Amino acid sequence: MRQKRANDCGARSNALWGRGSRGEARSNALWGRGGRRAGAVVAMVATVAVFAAAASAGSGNGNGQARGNHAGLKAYVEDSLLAAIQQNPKGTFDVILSGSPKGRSAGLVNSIVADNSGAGSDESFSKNSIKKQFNAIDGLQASLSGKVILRLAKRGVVSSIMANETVQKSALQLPLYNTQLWAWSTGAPVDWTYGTPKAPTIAIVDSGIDPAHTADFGNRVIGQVNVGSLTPNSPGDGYGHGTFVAGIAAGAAPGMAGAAPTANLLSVDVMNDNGQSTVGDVIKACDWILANKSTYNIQVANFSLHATNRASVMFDPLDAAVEKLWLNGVTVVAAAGNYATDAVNTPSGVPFAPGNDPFVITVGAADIGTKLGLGDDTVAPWSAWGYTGDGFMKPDISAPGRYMIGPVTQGGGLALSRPDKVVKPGYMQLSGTSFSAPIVAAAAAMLKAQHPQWGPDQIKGALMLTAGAAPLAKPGSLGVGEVNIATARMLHMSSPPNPNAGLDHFITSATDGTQVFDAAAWQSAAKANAAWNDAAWADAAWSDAAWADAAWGDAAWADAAWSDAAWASAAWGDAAWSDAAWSDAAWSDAAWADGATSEATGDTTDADQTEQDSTLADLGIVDPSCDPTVSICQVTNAVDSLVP
Ligand SMILES: [Ca+2]
Ligand SMILES: [Ca+2]
Repeated sequence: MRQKRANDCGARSNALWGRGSRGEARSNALWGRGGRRAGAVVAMVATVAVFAAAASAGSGNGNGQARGNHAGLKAYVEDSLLAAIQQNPKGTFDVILSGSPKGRSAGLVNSIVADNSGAGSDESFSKNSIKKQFNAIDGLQASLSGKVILRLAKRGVVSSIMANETVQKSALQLPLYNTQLWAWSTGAPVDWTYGTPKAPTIAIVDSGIDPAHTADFGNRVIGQVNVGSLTPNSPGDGYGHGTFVAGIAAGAAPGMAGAAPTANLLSVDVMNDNGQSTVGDVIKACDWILANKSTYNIQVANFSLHATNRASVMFDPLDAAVEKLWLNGVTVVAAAGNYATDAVNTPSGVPFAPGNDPFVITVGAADIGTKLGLGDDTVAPWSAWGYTGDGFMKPDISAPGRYMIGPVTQGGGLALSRPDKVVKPGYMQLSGTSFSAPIVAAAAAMLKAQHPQWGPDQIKGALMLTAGAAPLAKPGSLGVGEVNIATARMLHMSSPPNPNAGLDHFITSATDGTQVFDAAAWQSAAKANAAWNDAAWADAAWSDAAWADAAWGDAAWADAAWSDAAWASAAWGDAAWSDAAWSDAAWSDAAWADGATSEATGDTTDADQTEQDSTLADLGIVDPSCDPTVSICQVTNAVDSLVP
């Protein structure tokens, strides 16, 4: 069965053969599934080409290093393309050439032209052969002879050469689907095939999860615990917020697929039926997760909530609690908060726990506009961003968070308070960083499924490395950029760079032997040396990041943050952290009950059929059985399978 599937997927590369009558016949023979797929072929377009190049590079990600997947070639050349060229070297092939992940298309053209090793021969590259230059990637589409392609591959002036195949026209029916643009914008469809790996458990620290939503969660809610101290707190989810968060992370209802629909969920209820909680309750939730993570395989914890008192990481008990989870292997994802008033232009700062904690993954909300792609994206106007009280830049990353539709408790507090947002019984349209965070939590869970050896630092690094920058957004407002689940899952790297490397010097052992962050030692070092964190961004792998131009490392530790002035502020005096600041009453109605509740009227945007088809093609999803990010769907055998 494995072999059959691999061959089915391998058949996608046969688009090449569609150009000649001989190839046509062969192609049809290989499809093997009858009319549905006859002639239906998929573009191995830019994104896939880049990932494939990275995959072949293994640990060698530096520019100019050999990435060839065949002896004698320095570029990655798709197996089926190579086979076709070998059979017909003088034939013309429509291909996509990719250069450096951080380069520009113009630079690639210059490099190719500058390398005139084929000048005067039939291996010579002509600028006239260029059909398109891309902006989003360092790449171009060209019509080249097989000989020219081989020379380019041998010279190594390009990193990959892929066939530009026809985009699949017929709609591919995945077992799970969701037409909302957010899902397509984040690459979530890679998680909707039968081949999707089983994700570990995500703890949802929230208002509960409504067990009546069996279509969404099946039997994947493997536990519900109530650690909330405020009443009334109904069993399940008397409010609805946690159900929505869980649905975005891992829903699987028809037409309402979440980002990781194979994940198990564990509800840790801290919020009462009015959406209120206390700091103590949330810390208790951390305790519970720490004690039970092995029993339930909890690898990720989502906190779509925040405290309402400004906090320094040096004194904040909730920060200490989430750090404890992080340092014990649980990837913590926190919503940035919705309290910005003009986020498009002005940072709000991110002063509240747990989103102000430097270790955790803090998630902002992107407004993804109306089109697929990041070109019309910006930050949601209420999405918090900027420095924490301790000078850390937050959020780390963003995800869509506006006008999303998901499951809530029918008749729960949320539905009753905003009946105008109910789109059908049990489902609402809501906005907030609360709903961006679970997309990232889902991405983290899927990465953990694929890379069990990765810890939270590596998962955070992989998500940040592969995030896409939105050109219209102010640098930093979306963190390094928007999460992309597919890109992250196609990152073939044994150990992603660690964005928390600078903090690791200050991890020490507690009296019970567990690891803790010595925030006082960190503060002392940070005040003494503004460059203390250079190590975190020194990894060469960051230079390949899509957002590297934004110089996140610099922004995150801008001099201003470390100026004496930042530390002289009375706000950070010890007095500010008196017991009074921890009054439970101050914690109420978590993340969603602020800016996003007064959200401007707006409609959920769907990805249209063309956008869906092109995304599936870009992602290499050609079969409901095949997840292109795992080995079962990779073309390992295409050359052999093409030989008559
Ligand atoms: Ca509850
Ligand atoms: Ca967009």
